[in-house]
Amino acid sequence: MSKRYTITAALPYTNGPIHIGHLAGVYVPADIYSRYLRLTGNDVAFICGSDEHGVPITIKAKKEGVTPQDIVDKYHAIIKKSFEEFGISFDNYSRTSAKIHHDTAQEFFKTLYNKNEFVEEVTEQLYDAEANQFLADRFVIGTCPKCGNEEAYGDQCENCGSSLNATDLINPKSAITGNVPTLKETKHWFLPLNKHEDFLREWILKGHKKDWKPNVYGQVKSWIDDGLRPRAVTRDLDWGIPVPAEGGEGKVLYVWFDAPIGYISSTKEWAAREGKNWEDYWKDENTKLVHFIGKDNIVFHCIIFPSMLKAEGSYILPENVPANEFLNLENNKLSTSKNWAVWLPDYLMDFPNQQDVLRYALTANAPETKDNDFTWKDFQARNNNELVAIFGNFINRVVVLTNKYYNGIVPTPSNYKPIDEETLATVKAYPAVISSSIERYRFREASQELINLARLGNKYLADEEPWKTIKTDEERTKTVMFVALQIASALAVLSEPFLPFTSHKLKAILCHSELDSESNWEDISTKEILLLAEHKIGKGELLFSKIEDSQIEAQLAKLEASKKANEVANKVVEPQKEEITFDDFTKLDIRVGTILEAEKMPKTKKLLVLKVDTGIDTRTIVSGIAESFKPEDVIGKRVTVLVNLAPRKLRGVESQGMILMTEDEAGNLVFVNPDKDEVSNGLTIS
Ligand code: B3M
Ligand code: ZN
Repeated sequence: MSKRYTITAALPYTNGPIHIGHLAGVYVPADIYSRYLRLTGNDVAFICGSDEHGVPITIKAKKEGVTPQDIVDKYHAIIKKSFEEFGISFDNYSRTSAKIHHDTAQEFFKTLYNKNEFVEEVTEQLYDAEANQFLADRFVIGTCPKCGNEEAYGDQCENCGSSLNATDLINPKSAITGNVPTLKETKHWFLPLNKHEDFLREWILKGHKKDWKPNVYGQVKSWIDDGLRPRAVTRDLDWGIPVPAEGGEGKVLYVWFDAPIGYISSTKEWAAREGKNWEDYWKDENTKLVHFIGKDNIVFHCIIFPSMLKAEGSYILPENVPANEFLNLENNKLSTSKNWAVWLPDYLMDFPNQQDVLRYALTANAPETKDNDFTWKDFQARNNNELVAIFGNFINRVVVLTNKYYNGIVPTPSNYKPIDEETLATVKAYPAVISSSIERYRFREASQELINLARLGNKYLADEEPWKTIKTDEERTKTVMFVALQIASALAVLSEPFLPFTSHKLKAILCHSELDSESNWEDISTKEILLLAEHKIGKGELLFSKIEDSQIEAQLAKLEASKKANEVANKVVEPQKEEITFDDFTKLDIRVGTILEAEKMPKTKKLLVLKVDTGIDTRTIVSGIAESFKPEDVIGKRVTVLVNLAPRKLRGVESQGMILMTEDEAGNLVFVNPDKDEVSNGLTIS
């Protein structure tokens, strides 16, 4: 039965382009879900827009010496364009600087204000006197009181996911000046989450939310069990939506108060344009509201926003919040500031017309139940071994043979064998199989079922060998090709949510639009035949092409370059140690020497046992350099040795001195030695 859905995808912050982590976590699954629901005849509003307020944008603007408006204008344009090119099928992509959003958010605030849903309180907040500014959210960094992460922000710890108040941080520091903040009084409006605790407990924990993903349900449960506290929804900042209340001058709405209301204002914008009633999508109990987000946004979508909607009183609540875990890149956390990412605009440039490859790689390896790793090798393998070798190969064979044998006309079958009937029956079962996975938000599983359908086609052709029977049995060949064409046609329809560009191409090759009635999702199961005999298909066109090693190497080299740039930028020079006297210095006896022998200390990872000619004697020195050097690499090396260090036993071997080492930019150990070979062993360093 057709239903109405409001599907939202987290509004991206407009302080940088979209990267693969955003795509895998939010936009690709939301798009698959929305496309699927449309294909199965539902009424869908797929809503998103740019999140243009919040401290990260102000910080970025300050850094670049431009206004926050410049930043959001720049990135809103980049993000919107790249989503379009990537085929994310939003019904509306708005922005929170739009007038309709400012009005909607202020209206929402006023309603809660008039209903006495806020607590107004003067409290002491962190203040940076030098910057002349209150410090909230990302303007303050300190130690998380829950997990000890030293880089937690004033509103959230990204390590443990806790939502925080700036004053909760231990050892807070201003992100603007680095100063230790002072406390200063200021008035704010708080949403008393504690007041909504019973409702949340009832709705989420006792309601039917057990079918929420375990990661989402678990996080929400632990927050509620910990006890909820009032949360400020206003800030002393100058970038944001002005607070529409007496005493609100110079204050703005907290970004996490206004951003989710962005879903509502974006729906309004769309409805006005399309002649629809936005309230049907937000206030009708029969509408299903689904929020696609990353795991760091769970508290905002499962606790704070629902409390706001409940307090307002006229809105529906989310049916589900299928949050994903994080995607890593080549074994490291994705990071905008470290440029450790694959940026969507770069991908679109480096891999033109290959949107579906990235969509597929991200779906097949989606971080649905745990953090996952994206590697370029896996991306290449998914393309070459699955899309090219299975899906593309099957379609290519069907289309080429149909053109070769029958001039592109679908042949008439006769005398089905059991294998033909079984194969057709299996094809008919696929829509239900894929639907069931999608409806349970298991997009990885769903994408693998799609590939299984192409596998079925390949196996059928390999077993029935029409290229052989064409010489011996024309009627049999026609039947086989007819069955294979039905599989191809099913693939054209069922691939649409996952591989929309491919689906479009394949439908064009099979001339779907010239059929009397174009098949939809359910038709695959219910129609007797998808491509009727005598229907003419078009010429072949490759759906996918092989990705070469050189392309992958180029991407890896890009990442390597970011890594290097970071290492140089982040090299911390240790502060100078306490002063010493000249006498202290002359106590150190440092000599030039040569390593004569070297072997690994048994059963250790780090230690090498060295025999060193110090010019005074040949002695044993145990050195912790085995992770950087093999024994054979260090024999003959010139070194400097602290020879009068008190001997020490390491694993039973007495070490009689210390080899001086330093590090290069990449953190590799390097010997400190004279820059001339002619310096003899035993000479002192002074
Ligand atoms: N902009 C946070 C984020 O990108 C935020 C989402 C808002 S959804 C209402 O992680
Ligand atoms: Zn923490």
